[in-house]
Amino acid sequence: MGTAADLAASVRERGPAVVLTGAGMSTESGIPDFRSATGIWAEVDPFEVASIDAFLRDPLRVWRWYGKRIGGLLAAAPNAGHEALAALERAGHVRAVVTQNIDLLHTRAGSGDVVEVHGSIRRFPCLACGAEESLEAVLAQLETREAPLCPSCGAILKPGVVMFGELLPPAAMERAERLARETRLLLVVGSSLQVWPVAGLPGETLRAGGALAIVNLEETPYDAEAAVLVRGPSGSMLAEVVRLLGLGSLRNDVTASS
Ligand code: BV8
Ligand code: ZN
Repeated sequence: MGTAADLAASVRERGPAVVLTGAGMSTESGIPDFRSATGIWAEVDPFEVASIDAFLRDPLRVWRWYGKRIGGLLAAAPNAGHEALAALERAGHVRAVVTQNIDLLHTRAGSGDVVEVHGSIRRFPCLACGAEESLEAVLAQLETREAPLCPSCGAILKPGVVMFGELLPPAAMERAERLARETRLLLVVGSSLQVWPVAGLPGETLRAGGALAIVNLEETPYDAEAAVLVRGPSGSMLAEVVRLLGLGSLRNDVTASS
């Protein structure tokens, strides 16, 4: 089993890395993941609350779940893992973060190049007329109603996240595929790699001759093909990589001299 030192060595030799993150990146911020034993799907059927069919069939049921989910995501703060990826990007060791997460925590931690392949809670489209509402406007509506309505046509708005059975945003997915094919190192952090088509990205890297590094608490279908496999928590593992690459001290020097 690999260590943070092995990760730091692979970033140093093969970087800048492209990072692919999943819900396991945010559990240390208090947001449950999906497929761990304690994950969200142990409580609720994803196809009841997170599929496009469910939304078209019973939007209020979906919103009863999403209204709570959005509140939880906004109450969370970036953890050491998010901060570490932002520091690695600033130092040129990370080219971009492709994330399946909709919680905005990479952006809030300071990562500049974040590709949100499953959308986010930033915007809320109207499927009836194509209008879009902001998170702030939707939160204001949720104070007094179960589901936000489109200001133009009155239809119930959809959360701006990719639901099961929905196509991923084409531009985001095309960029993610290009990054996966071009990088010499794809670092996967906190994902079970079971949701397609994102789960196909590590295969793109390997087929193009790149290497795979994985930091995950449980096994994934790509473990056997990973050059570095770390079975540990993302927050402390990534913070240790920052320290081993001498960036932690760099940050201190900066504050000391400024
Ligand atoms: C689509 C809800 C085209 C929003 C989600 C083949 C090709 C194309 C499609 C499919 C296909 N096969 C099947 C499909 C359908 C489906 C799919 O993949 N189903 C799976 C379950 C088999 N895919 C789709 O429907 C996609 N759409 O392909 O459209 C199409 C169109 C019409 C008809 C057909 C096809 C849409 C997929 C996106 C669904 N949206 N999100 C929301 O988040 O609220 S699902 C959900 O899964 C999230 O988006 C999440 O990001 C994503 C992936 O999960 P992970 O992030 O990996 O999280 P998970 O809990 O699974 O794993 C976390 C891991 O972290 C665990 O292993 C845990 O041990 C570890 N961990 C936890 N804590 C830590 C940690 N590790 C380290 N440190 C820690 N601290
Ligand atoms: Zn509308």
